[in-house]
Amino acid sequence: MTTATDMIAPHGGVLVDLIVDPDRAESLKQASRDFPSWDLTERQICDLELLMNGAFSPLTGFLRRDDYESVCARMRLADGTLWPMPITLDVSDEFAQSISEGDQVALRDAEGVMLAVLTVEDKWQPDKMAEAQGVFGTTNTEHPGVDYLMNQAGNTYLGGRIEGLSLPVHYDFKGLRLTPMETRELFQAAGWSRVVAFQTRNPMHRAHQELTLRAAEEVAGHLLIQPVVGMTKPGDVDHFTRVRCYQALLDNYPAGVGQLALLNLAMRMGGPREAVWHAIIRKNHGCTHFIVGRDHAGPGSDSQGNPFYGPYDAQELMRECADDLGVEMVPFRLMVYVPDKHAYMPVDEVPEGTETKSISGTELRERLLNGDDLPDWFTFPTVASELRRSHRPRATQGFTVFFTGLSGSGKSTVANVLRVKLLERGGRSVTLLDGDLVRRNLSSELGFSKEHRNLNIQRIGFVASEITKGGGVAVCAPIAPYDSVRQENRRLINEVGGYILVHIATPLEVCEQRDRKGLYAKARAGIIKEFTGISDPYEEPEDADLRIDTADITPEEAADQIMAHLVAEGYLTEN
Ligand code: PPS
Repeated sequence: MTTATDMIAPHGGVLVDLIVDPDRAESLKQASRDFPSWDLTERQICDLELLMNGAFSPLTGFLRRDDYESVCARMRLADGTLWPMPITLDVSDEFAQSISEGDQVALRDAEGVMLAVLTVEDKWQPDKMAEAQGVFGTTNTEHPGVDYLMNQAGNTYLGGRIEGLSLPVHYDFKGLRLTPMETRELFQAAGWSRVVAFQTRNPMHRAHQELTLRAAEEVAGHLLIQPVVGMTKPGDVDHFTRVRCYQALLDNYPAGVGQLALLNLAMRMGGPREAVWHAIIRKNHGCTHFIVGRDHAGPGSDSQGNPFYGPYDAQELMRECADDLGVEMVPFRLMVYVPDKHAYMPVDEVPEGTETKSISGTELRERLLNGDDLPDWFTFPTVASELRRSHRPRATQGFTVFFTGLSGSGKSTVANVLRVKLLERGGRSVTLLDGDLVRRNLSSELGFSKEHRNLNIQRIGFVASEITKGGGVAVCAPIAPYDSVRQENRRLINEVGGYILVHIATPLEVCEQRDRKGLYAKARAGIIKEFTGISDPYEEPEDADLRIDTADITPEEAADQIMAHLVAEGYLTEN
């Protein structure tokens, strides 16, 4: 049904339910044989789920053009209803060409299951710069929301109503994935008339517990702790770990004060506008109040160190929207620990000159990497131990040593010595992905064009990241002449462990003089085409962690330099 159903619930107003009745579902399934299919992206699946279950009420589908333009420009739907975030279905140009207004499109998940049918009412090419500026206040692609918009989202948007067949199935933490209908029912059954919601994408510690308890006390109500488990900021702690942390933390709350529920939201890190969006979503879940702290849903700073949003911009916008929101803000300042009082306090309530303590996200990550203590004043021991379970200290983490350099520079020889030295120490499996070896086994069909070389390096990066994730060591030794794909690998592998780029910077003349395989002679004679350094480019890395010229040192000396670096960085312990 695409009509709005007015729930009998204490709060939240009209709740949209886009799941159709079984008869309509059956007839759509039959008809869908003739529908074009769109395979939803990860973000679109999150959006569709929250559209279908009413978390995005009053929306009844992906925005049409008039609503989209109005939302971007003035934070309202075309009819004037407050709505801060464009919920759009972006598609590729190729797919868009096959679609006309009035068509029905089967929206499918990664396994091909049809989750919903979209009736296309509008198709247009958005002005992405205007969208970025209007929604995020910047067109800088260092902002993750802008980066997604500019570099990942398709160039055509389809708008129209949704008929839902089934919500995406989740196999993890099933009992905690409550729809807006379910939270409303839960509040009603428990007799909770005032509920304050807390949004987070990070693990929660004592400061958060204090903040949420204060908020519940302030509103004389109960708590809905509703972390986001859809898409958050790249690099965040994975949601499996976080949910185990939340569960551990909840054991330390007074009984009956609150409820944990997970929200499959795809965040945009849109700061102030995102705060308003979060508040509306919580209203739809039946909450009466919403906590907005410091830098709510902020993406941090750009590369020049300038924050994208001011620390309390979100609170300001929430105040401006107060009349339209239907949910009340509970604003909070930063909570800090006051050792003298053995308690947490909002920073603006701490008397001047009093000693305070806090641990930043960066410091927490460092402590986890180094295996350092997480003090009791900062977090509960059960939460700390959950974090430790999934954050191995560097000394036991997997890592990749990625060599790059010209043919004949000594990559393979040094990589082999390094492999043996690592095995001599023991403790981790070591896999050598040498250039020739990979070309024989993984990339035998590839040649040496830029496209093929990059594909080869991507494959090596993928295998290395899997090895690294499993706690092993991958030693890779291809030429890898192009910078962008090397950087891609760094990003991929850094998410799961260590990445060390070693530039074997032996000069071309030396490599050519060595010419162990006789390839340089052939390249000079034009018998081998596209030969790196002779008739093909080599982009010197500017981000190498180590630069080693093997012209005047032995392979063992080169490997020892790398071993010393691994010790200095904490991947290996000193002997
Ligand atoms: S790349 O660019 O990273 O995909 O190259 P890689 O997989 O490391 O393969 C390089 C090895 O292939 C041999 N070979 C060539 N190298 C460079 N350019 C051309 N045109 C070429 N044709 C064959 C060469 O033996 C390389 O091995 P190394 O160990 O680097 O000498």
